[in-house]
Amino acid sequence: MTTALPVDLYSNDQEAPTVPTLAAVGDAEVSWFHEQGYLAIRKVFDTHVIRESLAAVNRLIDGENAEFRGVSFEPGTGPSDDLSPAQRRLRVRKLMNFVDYDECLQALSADVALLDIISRLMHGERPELFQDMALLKGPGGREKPWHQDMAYFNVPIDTTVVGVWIALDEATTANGALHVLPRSNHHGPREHFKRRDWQICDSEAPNGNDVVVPLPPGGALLWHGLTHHGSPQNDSTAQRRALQFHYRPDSVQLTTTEQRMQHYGGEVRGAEC
Ligand SMILES: O=C(O)CCC(=O)C(=O)O
Repeated sequence: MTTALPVDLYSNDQEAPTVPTLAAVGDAEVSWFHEQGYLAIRKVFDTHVIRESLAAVNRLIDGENAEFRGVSFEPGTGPSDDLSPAQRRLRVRKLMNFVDYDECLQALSADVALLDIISRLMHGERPELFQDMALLKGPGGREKPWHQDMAYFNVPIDTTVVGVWIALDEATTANGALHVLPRSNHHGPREHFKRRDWQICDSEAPNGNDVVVPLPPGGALLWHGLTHHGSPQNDSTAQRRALQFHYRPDSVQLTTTEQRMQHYGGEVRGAEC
């Protein structure tokens, strides 16, 4: 599973400042989000909610709901019949579109206090959940290269899309916590290329100007859809599991993939990487 990178793209271990709780998010923190492109909160959900969420993720992985088909594995490590359930869980990379299959995870995505903060980040607009994922990195789990989430979504480029990443395990520098490039939400759309993933060219990586966002279980990172972010390979023996929800203002008029590619499609724009 280990992939050697040409250079260390996540070398900076300077930690992002955090806010203690959702209740501590006031106007200054909303302004911080818009200036810096992210907001890290140490406690959003209680331990028992996180424990229930992990159990729900495991039930979905174990196939307890036969209708749920959203499990994908680390590339090159598909499931095999001789794996125990615990070994199989360690190979899962992603769950997608699960909120309609589990009440506990659905409730998390619709948490009133969280939605209230997101609405404030969206200048009072009503947030609409439009993507839900669980992102699981077992030991050796691969990197997610630097990217902007807006490069994946068909919305106008001035839309305030908010990503919410909720730690289910402690996220550390060693096990693949997220890195963000502060203020990169002001850089506009960057060309993305199909390399190790749909990503910003490695030559544009932050070069030590990024910050890492370690979080305890139940902590969350919120970021703007234009903020550059990525996560290194999990070089530890611990799992790093997280939920990720994306919200857009419910008033938004969707665009097309062709329109999105005019901004983000490196190959479409004839750019080099
Ligand atoms: O969970 C991770 O490591 C990265 C997730 C991410 O940035 C994404 O899916 O957009």
